[in-house]
Order: sequence, then C-alpha cells, then structure tokens
Amino acid sequence: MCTFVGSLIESVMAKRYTITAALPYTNGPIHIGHLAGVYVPADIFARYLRLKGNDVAFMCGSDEHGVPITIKAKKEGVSPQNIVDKYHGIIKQSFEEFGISFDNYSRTSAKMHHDTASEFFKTLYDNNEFVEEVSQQLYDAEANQFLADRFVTGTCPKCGYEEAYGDQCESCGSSLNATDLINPKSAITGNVPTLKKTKHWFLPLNKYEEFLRNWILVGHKKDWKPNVYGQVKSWIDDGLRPRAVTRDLDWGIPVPVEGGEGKVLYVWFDAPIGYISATKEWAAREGKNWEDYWKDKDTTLVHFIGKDNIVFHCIIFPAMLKAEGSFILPENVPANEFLNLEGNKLSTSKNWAVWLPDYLKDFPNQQDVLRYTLTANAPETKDNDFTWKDFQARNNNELVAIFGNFINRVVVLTHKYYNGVVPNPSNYSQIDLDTLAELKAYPAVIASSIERYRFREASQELMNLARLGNKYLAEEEPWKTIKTDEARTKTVMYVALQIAAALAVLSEPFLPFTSNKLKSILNESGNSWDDISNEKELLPTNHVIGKGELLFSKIEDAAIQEQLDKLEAQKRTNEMADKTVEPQKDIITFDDFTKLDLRVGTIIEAEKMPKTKKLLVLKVDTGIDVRIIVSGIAESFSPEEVIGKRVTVLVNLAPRKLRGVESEGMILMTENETGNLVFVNPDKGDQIANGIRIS
Ligand code: B3M
Ligand code: ZN
Repeated sequence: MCTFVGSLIESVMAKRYTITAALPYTNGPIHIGHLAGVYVPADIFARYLRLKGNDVAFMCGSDEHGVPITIKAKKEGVSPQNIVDKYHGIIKQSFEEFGISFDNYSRTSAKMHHDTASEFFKTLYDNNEFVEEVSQQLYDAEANQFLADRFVTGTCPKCGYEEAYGDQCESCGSSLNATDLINPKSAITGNVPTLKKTKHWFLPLNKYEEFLRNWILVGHKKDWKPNVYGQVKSWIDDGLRPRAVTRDLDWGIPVPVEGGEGKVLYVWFDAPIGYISATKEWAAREGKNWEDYWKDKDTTLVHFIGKDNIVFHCIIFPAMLKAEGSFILPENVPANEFLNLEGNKLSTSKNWAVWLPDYLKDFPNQQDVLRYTLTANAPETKDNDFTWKDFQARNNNELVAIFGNFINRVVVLTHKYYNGVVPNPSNYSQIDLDTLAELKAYPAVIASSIERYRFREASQELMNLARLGNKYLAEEEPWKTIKTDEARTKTVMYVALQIAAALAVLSEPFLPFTSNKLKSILNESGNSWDDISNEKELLPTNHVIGKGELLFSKIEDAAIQEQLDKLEAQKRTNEMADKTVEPQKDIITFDDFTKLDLRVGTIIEAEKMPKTKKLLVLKVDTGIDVRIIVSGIAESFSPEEVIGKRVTVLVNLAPRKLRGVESEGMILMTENETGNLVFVNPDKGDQIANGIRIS
C-alpha cells in the first residue's frame, strides 16, 4: 500500500523537460568559456532532473552554418563542409569524454535539420508572417558579396564599440542590422562597403512586442536571472524592429520559396530550430514522439546559453515559435556571463583559452576537477576569472582534502575494522541524530539551488556535506573508540557510511565520474536522490563494500606551471602580432642625416632626479667630454643598473634644462618585444672606444 502510494506520487510529480544547450559553431574546438557558461550547468541540470525521475530530452548539436564557418574555411583555404566535418567530430568527441550527457548531439547540416528548418520557414511564409522587402544592403564589390553579420564590422551605434558585427555588438549585447553600423568595413577585403538593392524576408518583431512584454517582463519578472531580464527589458523598451531572416550567401539552408534562389536562411533563424531537429532525430531513434517535447504545454523548455545569445533566445526565437503557433515557449533562459582566463578575455582568434581536447590530454581522467572548478567559480552573476592556481587549490584543498579524504577514511576504516562489512549501529547519541538529520536535509537544499539555477551554491552545498562527514569523524574519533568502545565505533562508522553513500548519489550531477567510482567502491548503485531523505538505509548493516581506491589525487605545482608557461608563450606571441610597425617618416636628405652627431659613450655616474619618477641624471663619457644628460628611464632602470653601460649618444642636440639641470644630449633607447626599454648600444661595444662616431 505504502509503495503503491509512493510510486503514484512519484509518477504524478515526474515531469517532462526539454533542455537545450547552445549549439557551438563548428569553427574551432570547445574551450573552458563554453563549458562554464553553458555545457557544465546544462549537464548538471539535466543529470539532476533525470535522477529525480523526470523525463528529460537534453539536446545539442553543431551550428554549421553562418559566417564564422565561411570565414574559417576561407582562411584555411578549404570548403565550409570540410571545416564543419572536422570540428563537428572534435567537438562531439570531447563532449563525450568530458561526460556531457546529451541525449542527442546533432548537427545543422543534417538532412533532418534542413527539412525541419525549411518547413518552419515555409509555414511562416504561408501564414503571411513575413514582410518581403527590397532594401539597400551593404555590399563589397571587390568580393562580390553582400555584407551581413560577421562579414562586416563597424562602430556600434548604441555603445560606440568599434568592432561590432553586422548582426550584434558583443560589447553591449545589442542586436543590430548591418546598416546600423557606423563606419562599416568589410571583414573580407577591409573595403568600405557600398549599398546595393536586394530582396529579403523580414520577421516583424515589432508585431510581437506586446506579447514579449507580457510574457517576459510581466510573467517572468521574478524567476528569470536579473542579467537576462534586464537585457530583454532594455531591448523591448527601445522598441523592436523587423529583422531580416534571409541572407545573400551560398552556405546555409536555401530559402525554400519563390524568389529565394541564391539566398539562404539567416543562421540565427535556422540554428535554434536545430534544437527541434535534434529532438526529432532522437525521438525517431528512441521510439518517442518528438512533439511531446515541443508542443505539450506540460513540458518545461529551458535554454542554456551564454550572455551573447540572449537576444536570439529571448526575443527572436520565441517570436518565431509564437508566429508558428504550435510550439511551447521557454520556461527559463538561465544565461551566464563570461569566463576570463588569467585576467584576460577568452579569445579563439588569439588562442587565449584552455581547449577541452588539450585539457583531456594534459589531465587524463580528471574531468571532474575541471567540472568542479568551473562550477564552483561559475560566471553566474558576473564575469569571472579562471586561474590555474584556483584550479589547483579547488582540487587540492577541496576535492582531495575534504571530499576525497572523508571517503578514504571511511573506506579504509571499514576495511580495517570490519573487513568491509557495514557494522550494526547501536544506540544513537544526540550528535548521531543531528548528523543524520542534517544529512537528510541535503537533497532538498541542493535541489533547491539547482532548481533556481544556482549551480555554484549547489556545488558548495555538496562540499558542505563532505565537510559534515569529516567533522563528524574528527569529533567522534572512531580510531580512538575502537580501543575502548566497540559498540560506539560501529555506530559512528555506520553513520559515516550513510554519508558516503549519500555523497555517491548527490555528487552525480556535478562529478559524474567520481560518483560512479564511489558507487563501485561502496558496491551500491541503487539509491535514489529521494531515498536519502526517506527512512531508507542507504548502506544497510552487513552490506559488503568494495575495494578502496583514491577518488582524487593532488595536482603538483609542476603541472600548473606547465599550463602557465603555455599561456605565457601565447601571450608573447600575441604581443608580437599586435605590435604594429609605425609607418616610415618623411624622406630626409643625406645632409639632414649628417647633421646628427652620434657617438659611442659610457655612463659613468647616475642618480635619480629628486622629486621625479621618470628622470635619471647621468654623467656620460662621450669621448669628447664628460657631460650631464637627463634621461627619462628611471621607471625602467635603477641608477646602479646603468652605471658602466655602453650607449649611443646624440651629442649635438641643443642643450635644454630639465628641472633646473641642463641636459646636453640624448641617449638612444628602444623597446624589446615585451615592451621594456633597452639601450641601443654598439655591437661588440667593449672594443669600441668612447667618442667613435656612428654614421
Ligand atoms: N552558434 C553560439 C555562439 O554564438 C551559437 C549558438 C547558436 S544556439 C541556437 O557562439
Ligand atoms: Zn554596443
């Protein structure tokens, strides 16, 4: 009877969820920014919902159209298909190895997707939901190409950022039309574009303003993240305008209506439909009905994305779904902010990133360490920084020292005292009762954080449970009581084993590899999330646990230094690439040049100019005389450092007074690759006498 009611309640409570994670562009591998912003939180959410017995479709796939792919293909001199095939494989495999539990990872070049997106477009077209318009669009005559989206950059009319794209400003997040850009420039040739007439289909977003206002601004004021809500509000308050959903390109999904020849769907029209096609593909494979996941109002749809995708998921895609008419709308769009790396913005083009395939190679079998670090430090409410030192500290001080240490103690002692058999507890003391009560509260605490998309908080609660275990053992000291009170020791070990078993279940969304390992160590995988709060014994007396094995291992300084060195080398490469060589000055005559009297000299004395930061007063032997030269190098050199230095001196520069000291000449300086000042001194300077002329 009891079981019957229990399972009835459960089946009533189980819900259907469609969880989507932004489709990555297939123009490069996945990096930690993508993981922290989208895929790790989405995976935690999906795994948690499955553990709670819900029906979950967790969908993703490669975004294979759009300008980033075309640009990458042009750069590498291969076809776009070639690029997407390469990166689709790399991305899919690294997600799998990292334990992102997509139910389907599809791709937008799949026939199923082309058909689904075409059909979607046609439905809207047939229902007269588009406005067809011939308008002037930016055109690059040299490249013979209309310039939209990332083919054109220019100044954002909203915030003044100079590198805004034709469809979006990544600085302020505004969604733009290419013709909005101030000083547009072709990303292909660098030319200033001209205007040329072309026909396109526009989705009249203005028509949906009222609906969006009511649905989001009124309906989701309380439950959407403030960063998402705020962005949406500012766009709606600004007024929405019709938006072209077709493009004059040859890479993409052909526009399936009359007059659409030579045109393709805008990538942001087709990409979100990719969530639907991925679901269709999966449902066909699993014998399910895809429409249950997209058209049943009892299904909860949640989009996980990064903050630069908010407009597309909160305004454009919902307007498309609404226009189509038969689809549900997202219940939430928990977009994250950005993750930086060691203080600098992540950048694919500057190779400033930790790439997932590299991580998996450099830290084999340590997926959970990165998952944990990215969660504990997730950019949920503001941009955050990933540092290798923090990564090391999270591992060594939390995963190893708290979680791993607790499990290790429990397992080792259980083997030592009871040959791995769970002992029989006797009378509980107050601390046992309190500890068990605290344990039972954890599933609800962690669940509540996850359900409110607070994954950092949830991960810290999980760690707090391990802390509870450690504290309990430290206070009850079974290693001492074993000599004096066997019954007490049994009770303590029994309670500690229950905590270990709870950790095996509750860690699964965050640390799936660890959870599996722990379940096999404890020889128990049948407990559910809700069992922990119920009366069920998670590890009953006489259950035999498995062999011990370390869950985590310390990460040494050398491994961290290796990563830091890699980044340092990259930084230098970028600095060199960034250095723009100044243009040549106006031509001078030979006579002009011979006016300069340059001599080799030696600095023989040096002191700081009082009350200045920049100036050193140098006494220089020029071979002609010994004279005073005031030089602005004090921020780069101490007086001691420069004494004895061979230098090049412009000796016939008109003397001038600096802070009351007359300076007779100038020391020639330049900058090295890291931007530090260095002396221009004669090669083999030690063999050249002071006073020798340089000409
Ligand atoms: N391809 C990801 C990005 O902006 C973009 C997401 C599509 S989700 C439908 O990098
Ligand atoms: Zn802007």
